[in-house]
Amino acid sequence: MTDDCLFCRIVAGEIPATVVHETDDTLAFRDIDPKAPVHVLVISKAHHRDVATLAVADPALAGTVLAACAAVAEQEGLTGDGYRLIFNVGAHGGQEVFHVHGHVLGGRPLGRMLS
Ligand code: D5M
Repeated sequence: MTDDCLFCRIVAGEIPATVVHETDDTLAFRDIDPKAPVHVLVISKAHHRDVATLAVADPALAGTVLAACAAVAEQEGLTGDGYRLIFNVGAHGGQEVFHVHGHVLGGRPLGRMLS
């Protein structure tokens, strides 16, 4: 827990969130500014800056976070039509909250990002 981290404060229950999935090591809650009909953030409860640093520091936990993303997609009914999973890393990656989080996006065609 770092006192100045928004997502650590959500884990601690100090800031409200709409939680949709929880395990011993992960928490998933709806994004406050959804970009799709389903937009859920999946985080590790332990503080890691981004997915790259998490993968180096604790590869097993990185896998656990990915599994939680898949579980959320299943729970939200996204597996039939598919969904997008995004981990922004750093400023040029568009990361604004520096606590690792996967965006699970779906519920409409999202189009191609790279073409
Ligand atoms: O994405 C950070 C995401 O975090 C962005 O989509 C908004 C979301 N956000 C910010 N504050 C909250 C709270 N309080 N609840 C839920 N969602 C929140 P990034 O990849 O860092 O750009």
